[in-house]
Amino acid sequence: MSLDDLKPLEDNLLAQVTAAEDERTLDEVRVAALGKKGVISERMKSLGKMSPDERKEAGPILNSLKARVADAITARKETLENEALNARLAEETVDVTLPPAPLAKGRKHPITQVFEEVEAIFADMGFETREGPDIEDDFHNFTALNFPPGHPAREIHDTFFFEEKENGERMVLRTHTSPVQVRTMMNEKPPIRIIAPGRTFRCDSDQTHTPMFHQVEGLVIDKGTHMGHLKGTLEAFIKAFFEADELKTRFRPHFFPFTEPSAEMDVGYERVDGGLKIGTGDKWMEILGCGMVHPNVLKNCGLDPDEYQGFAFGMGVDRLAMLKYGIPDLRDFFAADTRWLEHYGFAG
Ligand code: 2NM
Repeated sequence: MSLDDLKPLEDNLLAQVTAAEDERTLDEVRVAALGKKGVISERMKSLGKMSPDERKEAGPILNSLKARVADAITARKETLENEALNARLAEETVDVTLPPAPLAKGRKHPITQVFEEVEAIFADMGFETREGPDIEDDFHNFTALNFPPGHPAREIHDTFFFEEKENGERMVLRTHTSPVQVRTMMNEKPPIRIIAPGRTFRCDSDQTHTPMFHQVEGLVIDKGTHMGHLKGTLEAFIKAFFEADELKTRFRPHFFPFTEPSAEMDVGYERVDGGLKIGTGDKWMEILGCGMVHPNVLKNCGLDPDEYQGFAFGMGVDRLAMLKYGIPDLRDFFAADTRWLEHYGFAG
């Protein structure tokens, strides 16, 4: 056997190696040549049947053939792997100059916005903000506020009660933010000028009521405070809040256990191009409740009614937000729909 005898086989195998366009085809070529039953392996087996002299000549020839084919396969494999890697790198190139995907910006809920507006307006008039717990005891939510025993607001249908404690006391979800005023009167010295914004709870649910709602209440305590201060303060607030140049107001006598006298304040309004214009017009809209703090409340909170007087007020923030921003349905406030917030919410 000579090298020339094997030349056609070698050329054929090397051509197959070169022609292999992917690693799987190349491996098939490898198996066909060098695998257990491959052409080269078969030739190797024939060495056993040769005479020693023949074998001495044919052995190195076959070994060198095997080595050249194996080297060619290894080289081709490397080439194919490099090509595959380069193709992947080209395909997966990251364009670092592309602009980033925009970050979704959060929006303020209209109720948060109104809380902040109300706080800012009262801050300009010298009021500080006070907060208190959502879960209150009977004294701070009712007793101190001159709610007589058996008052309907204490009944099960209005108030969310917790289970009775061992000492018989029942905690409540506060039905108004007035307990914050009680705590302030008991802990601070007049003059007091505060507002108390926060969540409030009543067992009530229909088109115009949700069991959780939002209030801002306010309290002023000083020597010689009178109804004129109440009226001036609240008119200044409403004018600022609704951005009204003119403001028509009306005080209607009302009843609250914690104030005497008590009133509801209405503002004039009219419809202009399908919207509401607050301040002028011949219709009346109820905006808030108010009154002079009842002497019993002052006494319950450790103040002498002969020395100090005060006024207080309270309003529903949900309703204020609906009026100011033209939001038609109260229930949308709590539906947690981000598309709604995208429309009615406030930037930053
Ligand atoms: C209202 C209406 C009228 C009020 C009274 C008090 C306190 F603690 F001073 F007695 N706080 N808030 C009050 C008065 C609240 O909401 C409609």
